[in-house]
Amino acid sequence: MIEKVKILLNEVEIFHPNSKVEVESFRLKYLGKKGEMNELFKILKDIPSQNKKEFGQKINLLKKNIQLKIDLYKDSFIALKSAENIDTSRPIFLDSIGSKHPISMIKDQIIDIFNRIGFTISEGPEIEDDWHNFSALNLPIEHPARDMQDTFFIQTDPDILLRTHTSSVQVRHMENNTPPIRTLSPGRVYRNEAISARAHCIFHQVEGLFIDENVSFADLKQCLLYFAKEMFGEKTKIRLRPSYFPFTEPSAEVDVSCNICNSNGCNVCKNTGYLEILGCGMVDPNVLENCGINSKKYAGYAFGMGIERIAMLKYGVKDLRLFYENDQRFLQQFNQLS
Ligand code: 2U9
Repeated sequence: MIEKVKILLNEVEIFHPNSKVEVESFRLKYLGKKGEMNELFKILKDIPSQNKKEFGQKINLLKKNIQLKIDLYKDSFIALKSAENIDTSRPIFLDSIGSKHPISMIKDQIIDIFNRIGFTISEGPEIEDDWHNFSALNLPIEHPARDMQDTFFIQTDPDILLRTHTSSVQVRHMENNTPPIRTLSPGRVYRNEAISARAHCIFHQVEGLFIDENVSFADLKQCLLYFAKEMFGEKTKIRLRPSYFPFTEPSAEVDVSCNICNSNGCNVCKNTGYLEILGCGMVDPNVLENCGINSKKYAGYAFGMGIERIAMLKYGVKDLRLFYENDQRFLQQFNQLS
């Protein structure tokens, strides 16, 4: 009998399966109900007592080796089985996992800067109605911005359109909230413009709105100076030029000092020493009233900027269209930045 166990030990040792099925037949052959081990344990009962110990040790060793073989191979075939389901057409290099688009990077930076002084995000629909995009914002019916030339209308309904600015989100926010309001609206906007290096029919904006008692133009200036320094560097100066927007009065356009030439004049700032970055103003009392806010009690400031414009200035991009082409050679240059 000892000889038989030795043969089985040798059989187990040289067993090298090629599949999960072979492992399973091996298991059944040795450990199954009618398998070799059960037969040996039956025989053990009838072995004379002087040989029992040696025989018992041998069959225990055999059982241990069988179990080790099974444990060794059962997992390797599970791995192989799942390998059969792997898509071998997938690229093998894991370093091309993509990265943030430069427009998203700038948007996130702007949000972060304003978050730090208490602005929270509000979002709204890209398909808007006339009230939220135009009428509530004091845009008179004859205003050129309402023109078919500038606005994408949905089918032939003059009431439904693609928003031309994210101010519409802030109108909705004012309708649904009471002051104090401190909100920032980033998002995609649409204008019916010919595509060029400086203009696109789709672009991105961030608009800010602050409404409370006793808000003044000085608060607006200080807020924008803080933003300019955070975005373009501590030495940055701002300059406000009077302007006109239907929704703000007074209104201004804001320039930052050109940090390429230290305001000495270069071709980027067209020798002016300054670069235009945004528009702003005190919210027109008509707009406050249109949105259910008492303009005798509350005042507010608002500002708006194009994200593409900020990204072009910050990264020295000369052609706006590069942001939409998804050319890897262009996008990869932003991987190291954040
Ligand atoms: C409400 C009231 C007023 C937002 C403002 C501007 C000035 C502005 C432009 C910058 C470049 C748009 O992307 S751009 O073409 N924006 O100049 N935006 S004040 O004023 C508001 C917003 C919401 C309720």
